[in-house]
Amino acid sequence: MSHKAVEKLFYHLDNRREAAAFSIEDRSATFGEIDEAGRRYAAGLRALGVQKGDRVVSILESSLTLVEVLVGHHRTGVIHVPVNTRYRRKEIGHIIADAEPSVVVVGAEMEARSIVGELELPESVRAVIVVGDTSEASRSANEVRIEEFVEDEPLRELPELNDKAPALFIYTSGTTGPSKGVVHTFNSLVSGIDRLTDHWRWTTDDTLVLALPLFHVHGLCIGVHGTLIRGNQTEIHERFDAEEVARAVGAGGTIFMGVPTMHTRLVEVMENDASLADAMSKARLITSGSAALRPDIFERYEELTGHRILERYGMSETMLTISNAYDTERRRGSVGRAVPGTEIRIVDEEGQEVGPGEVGGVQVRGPSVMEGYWRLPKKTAEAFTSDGFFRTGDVARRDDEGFIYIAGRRSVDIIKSGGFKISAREIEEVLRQCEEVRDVGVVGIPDEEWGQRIACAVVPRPGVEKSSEEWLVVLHAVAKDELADYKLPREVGVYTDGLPRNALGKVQKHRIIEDLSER
Ligand code: MLC
Ligand code: AMP
Repeated sequence: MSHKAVEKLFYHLDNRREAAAFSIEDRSATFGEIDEAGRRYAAGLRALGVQKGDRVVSILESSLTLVEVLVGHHRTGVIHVPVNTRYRRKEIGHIIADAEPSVVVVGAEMEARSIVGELELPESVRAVIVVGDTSEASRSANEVRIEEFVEDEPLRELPELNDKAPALFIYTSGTTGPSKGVVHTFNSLVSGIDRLTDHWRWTTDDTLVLALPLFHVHGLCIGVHGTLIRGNQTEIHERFDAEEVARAVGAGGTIFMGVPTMHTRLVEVMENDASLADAMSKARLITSGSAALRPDIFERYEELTGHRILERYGMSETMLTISNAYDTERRRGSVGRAVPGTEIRIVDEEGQEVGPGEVGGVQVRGPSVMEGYWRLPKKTAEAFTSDGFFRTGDVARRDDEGFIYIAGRRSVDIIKSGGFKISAREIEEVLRQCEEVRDVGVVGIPDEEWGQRIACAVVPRPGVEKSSEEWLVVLHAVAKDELADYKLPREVGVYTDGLPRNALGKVQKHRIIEDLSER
């Protein structure tokens, strides 16, 4: 039984207990304090009968409590299932039904709390733990305040944990069907993040300015798990604000990681205020990922701050597998080369590796790749080649020296907006519920700020006449309680004669993208 990954994850919690770890606004905690709070929460789970391998769904805004809950789960081998705080009824309902958690942890003032309250919860759910202010009168029967849930005595006797045990599920969208739970073991989680952060020369001397949301690989795994593994300090920002981030970097932050939308906004504020550019220039490392960085932003950043942003590529299923190194050349537009320990190949339709300059599908093999999709053996098998490479669905090319350039995705039905992954099909399914709609086609159209923004082609039912603006209002009304706000269409095109289709009847989404991009 191997424990190496587990030991690495807990090293600073066990051995550097006095060292400063996480802070948010005027609150801060050492590794020891985080661990004690995590163990008091874990003792509460134990008292409730929650066991190693059980799932706990966590719907929390960025906070120290979120980190403590995470540590409580990892210490006891309970599987942490983070949920995007922007999710609404359809998304939250699916994850809770699919993960069959023992517990749901939710913020007191979040919309998610009332959504959870209205859902028919699976029998597995023993309690809903509420974090934040809530009066007794407003609490439902199965809700308990976290202050009452945690035990006074931190859990001292911890279960033995195996590196191969599942530690984390990340729900992610695919081209078809509802979102799938990506199962990461302690080993895939820790090896992926350890190698990447080591590649970036991340040490205990660093201070990370963390303004990413803490429920996806980028913010949670690189940000929070990276901090646990490397033992640095992390300043959590509850939400991203470009000026505040720049000031935090100027005040001693050494690392900032962002999605491209954040870097675009940072350029905007730096253009207007030279002191903010000066502040950002003090960073040791600035990285970008989760979506393609605009070349002009890369260049303008360098002019303003002297920094060539370090780009890297990853995915919920694989963690971070391609990255520029800290000490070597960074090429504009390239995500770098395989992270040490990872194999990357770029293949044609037949699975044969293509030569430099040629575009092909990206496949990944290595210790950070997921165990599989939760309870979906068929989908898991389809995702891997016979020799164990994961098919990412992204396309890319390599240059003569092995630098990789991501060219996009194979499927138009997977959209990235603001760094969030979105399934076109999921939105279509919801919009089709509108009685006035005969058909819909959802696409992502290029957008300078968001990378892509959601647009929708609508075929009205006979007799329904509306302008694009009126359709926007109608479609928002249908979808706003079901889906996260960033999935709502921003543009609508009306296609009275039906969606454009090819001779085989397949919707030609590229034509819709062209039409709607021109508006
Ligand atoms: C919000 N708005 C959008 C939008 N999102 N408009 C178009 N497209 C979108 N995607 C609108 C809102 O309706 C609102 O409009 C206004 O913009 C401000 O909204 P907001 O929600 O307050 O925006 P903000 O909080 O500033 O969010 C921007 C952001 C956020 C960049 C901070 O998108 C974000 O946190 N992205 C990070 C996603 C992430 O972590 N991805 C990593 C996945 S892991 P109005 O009209 O009301 O003002 C992964 C693997 C890897 O991908 O490799 O990392
Ligand atoms: P997610 O499933 O949310 O983890 O998103 C993973 C997807 O984000 C990948 O499959 C890519 O399409 C995209 N992605 C991540 N990093 C980059 C990057 N640096 N450049 C372009 N696309 C990226």
